[in-house]
Amino acid sequence: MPESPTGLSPELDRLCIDAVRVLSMDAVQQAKSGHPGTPMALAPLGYLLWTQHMKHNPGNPGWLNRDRFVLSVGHASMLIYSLLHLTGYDLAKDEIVDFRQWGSRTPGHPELGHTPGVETTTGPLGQGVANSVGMALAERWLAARFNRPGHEVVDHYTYAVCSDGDLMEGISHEVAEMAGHQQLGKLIWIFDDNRITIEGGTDLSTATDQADRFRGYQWHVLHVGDGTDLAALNEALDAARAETGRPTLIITRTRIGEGSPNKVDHHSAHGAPLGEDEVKATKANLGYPSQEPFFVDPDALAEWRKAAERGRELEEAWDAGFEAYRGEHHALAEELTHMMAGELPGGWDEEIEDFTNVDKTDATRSWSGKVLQTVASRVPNLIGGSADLGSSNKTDIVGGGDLSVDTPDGRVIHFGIREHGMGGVLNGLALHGGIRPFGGTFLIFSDYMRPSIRLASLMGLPVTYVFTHDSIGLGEDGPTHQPIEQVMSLRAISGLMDMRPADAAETAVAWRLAMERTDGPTWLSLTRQGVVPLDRTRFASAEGARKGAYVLAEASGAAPDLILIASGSEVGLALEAQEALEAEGTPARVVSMPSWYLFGQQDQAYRDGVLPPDVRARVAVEAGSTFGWARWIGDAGVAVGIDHFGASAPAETLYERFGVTREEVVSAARTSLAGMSVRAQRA
Ligand SMILES: Cc1ncc(C[n+]2csc(CCOP(=O)(O)OP(=O)(O)O)c2C)c(N)n1
Ligand SMILES: [Mg+2]
Repeated sequence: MPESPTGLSPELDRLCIDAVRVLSMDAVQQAKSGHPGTPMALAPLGYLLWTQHMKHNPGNPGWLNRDRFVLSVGHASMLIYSLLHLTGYDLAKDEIVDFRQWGSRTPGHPELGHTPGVETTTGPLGQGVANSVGMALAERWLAARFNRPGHEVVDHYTYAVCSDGDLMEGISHEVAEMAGHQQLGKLIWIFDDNRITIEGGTDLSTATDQADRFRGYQWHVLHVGDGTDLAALNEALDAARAETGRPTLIITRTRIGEGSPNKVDHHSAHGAPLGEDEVKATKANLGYPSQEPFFVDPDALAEWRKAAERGRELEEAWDAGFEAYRGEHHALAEELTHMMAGELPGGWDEEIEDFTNVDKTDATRSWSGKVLQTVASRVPNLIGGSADLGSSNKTDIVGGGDLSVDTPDGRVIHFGIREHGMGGVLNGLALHGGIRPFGGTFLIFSDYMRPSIRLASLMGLPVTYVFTHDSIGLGEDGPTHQPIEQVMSLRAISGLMDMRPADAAETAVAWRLAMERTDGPTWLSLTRQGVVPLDRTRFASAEGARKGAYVLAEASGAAPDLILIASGSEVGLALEAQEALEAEGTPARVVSMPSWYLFGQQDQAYRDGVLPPDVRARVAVEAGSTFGWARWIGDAGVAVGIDHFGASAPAETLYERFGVTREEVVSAARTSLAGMSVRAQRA
């Protein structure tokens, strides 16, 4: 019998592996909810990978040069919780017992920030594998920028474990294609080929040969015929790491619910407790030494915990190397440290123009492109691109070079026509650390990447989205390309900062705010059409945008009867309407509201200052869905917007035909004022 790759006896290996199975099925049983079958099947892989192959330090989950591990198959969360606990991360047995309970560190699906050692939030299938591509890209970019001969300070692998569902989701196609094209040789996906999904066998819904598929993407594909065969798994992991020119897919054939006499290979093992009797029968079937819930054999635990010792040594060796690097390349070492800490370089914003004196009518996307160049010149780790719309989105960093196989330190990422993949990869770049990522597309296609935007918000990642062509103002491309509900629906995502700047000056502030943000994503809503610069000698400073909304133009006598609230390209319209209203004797205030998110964060006093509660006659104007404006205009307000699809015609015609005009705003103002006087008479 050949020796086990762990060097341990088959009995001890068995006890170690079964510890994962037992913790997983017991935790799910205790919680009366969860997914036992897949952790049970992947226990041998997890054991081998986390104790023998992966470079990680349970004592310091934040070690810069650790291998990244992504459990894309997030429902198998008990796999990662077992591995974290057993290898000695700060995750006590009690947390396993408290699986899925309020306040525990073991939520139903892995969540970034809740559990030490969890690298990303997973659960929506396909997102994790997308993150892993971003992480591998970040590793390669940082390695290219910082490594020097004899100093491989950034040098790690990225592993992702994925399931049938991950590979069925369209996003997996987008990112696997990107990874193949980018030749990400240090990316390794392990596909849990159990041929089971929730409804039954995969033959219900797929006939794809995944090996052929991934070979088509130019991946290196390996097979492990039996996912419990440690020697075969070991060989595959070695071969995967040895291949540095292509990403590797290891297809490992497993049996869901492995060890369970009655549920193995059955979809019932996927998402429900095995049941008390079956748990007992499984422990008996495994020959496990105890029926006691959550029992881990002390000898097995001791073996697992050697991972902590090994990890400490690995990091210490790296630390020594990094000190030598610091000695020889002080500035680089400092820069890498700052970048990994998410800090911006000193003076990063010194050259950003405030654009207060511009007199040119131009699109906010163009102003955004200009600010981007200035920021990029001072922030070397600002990297990103577009889903094939770079010239429209103005997202190309001039002189930044393409991020490609031949120029891995390039700064312009050609994401291809893969919005969803882009969203997931941006998250991965941010999760890895060291990179300030941004990505662009037309606002309408933000819908294609919404699940990843939502996760960026949930995880609090500082990603910037550059969404241009943000209304019917894009004109002739017609209703398929004209966003209507997108602005409001993005505002509905918790923690996502919206920025719909009105002119050049607000665009500069918007970019500053996006860059300054460290705890969540920002999207910029930018026009295709020109907007007239607001005369900042007459109107308030664009610095007001920092508070989300501000009084741009005060009513005569500083005593408004009415407030006009607008964002982006419609602020100009509000100013025109104000003039007309003032001319007929109605004192009207104009509030520019580029960010609902930021305005919502201000204290009541500030908000009341901008929108005095006693001024209830209000009009909102925005070229999009009116849904939601009631929040700021109240029940006496009137919203001017568009609650139907757009049409193909020049922009001016569309504004005219759809009634987003000065006349409509004035008429809405009269309606709101009339409603107020009716109320006053009744009172
Ligand atoms: C985007 C998305 N759609 C649906 C689900 C619900 N869901 C969870 S697991 C799963 C499929 C399970 O099959 P597989 O991915 O092969 O995992 P296994 O049961 O083999 O572990 C589904 C549909 C999800 N988590 N994410
Ligand atoms: Mg499956």
